[in-house]
Amino acid sequence: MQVTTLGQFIIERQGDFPYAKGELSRLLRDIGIAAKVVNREVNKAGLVDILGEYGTINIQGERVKKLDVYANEQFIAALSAGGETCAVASEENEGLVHINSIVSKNAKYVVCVDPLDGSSNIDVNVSIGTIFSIYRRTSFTGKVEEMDYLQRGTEQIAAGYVIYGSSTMLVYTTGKDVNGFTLDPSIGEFCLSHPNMKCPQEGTIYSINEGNYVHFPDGVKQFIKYCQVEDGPTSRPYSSRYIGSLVADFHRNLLKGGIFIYPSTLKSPQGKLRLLYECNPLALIIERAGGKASDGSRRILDIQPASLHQRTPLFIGSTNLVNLAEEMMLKYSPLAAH
Ligand code: P6P
Repeated sequence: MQVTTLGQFIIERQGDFPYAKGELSRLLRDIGIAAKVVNREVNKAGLVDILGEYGTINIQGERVKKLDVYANEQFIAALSAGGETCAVASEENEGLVHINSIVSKNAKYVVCVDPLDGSSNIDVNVSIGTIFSIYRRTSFTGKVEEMDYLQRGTEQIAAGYVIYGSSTMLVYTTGKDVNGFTLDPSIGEFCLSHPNMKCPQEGTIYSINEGNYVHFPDGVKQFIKYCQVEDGPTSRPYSSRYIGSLVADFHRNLLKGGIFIYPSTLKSPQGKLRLLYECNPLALIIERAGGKASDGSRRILDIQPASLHQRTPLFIGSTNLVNLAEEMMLKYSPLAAH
């Protein structure tokens, strides 16, 4: 069977972009390279006895870094070397990371990245992920400013994620369709394994941390009760699945259908998840795959960001389930729904 690598696919699809001169193709290539480097270290995470705990000096005499710090450094290094982006906004950094090389200064793209989301799960061998998002910079001269990043999610040129799980996959969209690539370690290449991914309109999985139930908006409580009712014609009760790693929960629902909800809670009144680094990229992907993403009432991609690290509630997955959850938010939590 003919194998299409990520590199071949990116070049083949370059034609999707009018006036494309290859910058975006090279930028996506750079992200793929960083993902392979991070994957190598993530797969060794279980060997801390050999490699050493964070903060110690390993047998090579190097200081062992936390994997999310390591991942952040790898993505920034790959994007800097590639020269196709002039700055990176990382979930790991308070401010923008300016890339000041001669080539990058005139680059036309800016990148948002959550280098290793769910990293608290590494020690228990649960799948974790990288989430990325690419925008065209809006300023034309001088240093990139925060304003270059405070764009609605609809302005994303591309968005994707890497899931480091039983296999390592890179899933991305450049606005048309969603394609998934599985890393073949024997050749060190991401190979097209899931062309034109679609999220089932109907889903029978709901994914939410019910430990926060007491503080959920009433609309969310009503939706959970709906999922738990015995009803044959609508295949209820639905299955509750919560991994606690956003990329893993999202990826399962993208493939099988379902809804993931991280609503406002007492501890996170604006929701826990970040608009720029997590919600916007996943919202672009789910919409291009036929699903839906909102904050319980507003489309995620339409939210005008006010700050880099802004948080938002997130309802994302199969369109019918997100619509139903929004209806319940409107009916039972009208204030929270606006
Ligand atoms: P909670 C991981 O820490 C993370 O950022 C996401 O990957 C995940 O969906 C969420 O937090 C889990 O949060 O409050 O349920 O532990």
